[in-house]
Amino acid sequence: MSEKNVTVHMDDEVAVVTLNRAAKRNAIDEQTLAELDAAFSSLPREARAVVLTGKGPHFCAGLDLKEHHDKERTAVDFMRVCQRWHTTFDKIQYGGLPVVAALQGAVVGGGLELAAATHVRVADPSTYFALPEGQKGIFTGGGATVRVARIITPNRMVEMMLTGRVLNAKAGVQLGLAHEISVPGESLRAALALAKRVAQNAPLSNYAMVTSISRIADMSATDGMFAESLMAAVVQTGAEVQTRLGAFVDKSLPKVAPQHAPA
Ligand code: 1HE
Repeated sequence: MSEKNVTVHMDDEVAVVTLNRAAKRNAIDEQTLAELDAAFSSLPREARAVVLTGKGPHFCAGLDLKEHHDKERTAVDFMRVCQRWHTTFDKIQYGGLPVVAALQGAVVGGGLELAAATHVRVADPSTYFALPEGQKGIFTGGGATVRVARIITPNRMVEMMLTGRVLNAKAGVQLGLAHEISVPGESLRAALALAKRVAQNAPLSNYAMVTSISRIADMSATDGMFAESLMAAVVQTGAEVQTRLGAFVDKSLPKVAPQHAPA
C-alpha cells in the first residue's frame, strides 16, 4: 500500500500538515494537491493553528513537471489544474486558522505559491526562493501573480521571473517571503513554537486577522473601513473579550514589551 503524500497530526493545539513526498522533493502532482485540499478541508476541530511543513531537504519543488510532461494537458486541462490549486490555496489562506510554514531548501515555483498562501513563514539558512518557470517554458499558475506579487511587489516578481534570480533566506526575509530565520535545520521546531504562541490568541481574533485583512486590501478605502468596522463589531463583542480585557483591567495581563529581534 502506498504512503500518503500529505499527512496530518496534532501537536497540542496545532495541526501539523506535512508534505510527505520527499523522494520527489514534495513536487505537487494531482494526488498531492487532492490530499492537501482534503487536509485543509477537514482539519481537526480542536486545532487552533496549523503548521505546514515538507519532509526532506526541500520544502517544495512546485508543480510536478514529470506529470505535466507525461499528461500532455490541453489549455483547458491546465486551466482546471490551476483552478484546483487556487481553490486549495484559498482554503489555506482563508480557512480561518493561522497557518505557519516551516521552510527549508527549495521553495520554488508552485512551492513558493504554496508558501505565499500561509500567514507566517519561518525559514532556515538552507532556504531559497525562486520562480524558475520561464527557464522551463511555463508560467506561474498557483496564485503567484496575486500572492507573491503582493508580498514582494509586481515589479520584483517580474524581475525574479525574467532573470531566474534565486533569493537566499536573508533576501527572502528582506522582501517578506519569510518572517524569520531559525538556526540550521530547526525551522519546523521554530514554526511549531510560533504556532503554539499564535494559538493562545483569541480564536475569533485570529479568524478576523486571517480572513479579513487580505480581503480588505482588495477593497476600496470606503468599503474597507466599513468591512473593518463590521469585523471589529463581531470580534470586540466576542465570547473572550470580557475575560481577556478583565485581565488587563485587574493588571494580571502581561504588558506589551520589546522582544529580542529574530535572528
Ligand atoms: C521533481 C521535481 C518537480 C524534483 N517535478 N519531479 N520547479 C522547479 O523548476 C524545480 C525543479 N527541481 C529542481 O530544480 C531540483 O529537483 C531541486 C532543486 C528541487 C532539488 O534538487 P535535488 O538535487 O535535491 O533533487 P533531484 O535529484 O533534482 O530530484 C530528486 C527527484 O525529485 C528526481 O526524481 P527521480 O525519479 O529522478 O529520483 C526529480 O525528478 C524529482 N523532482 N523536482 C517532478 N518539480 C501551478 S503552476 C506551478 C509552476 C511550477 O511550479 S514550475 C516548477 C518549478
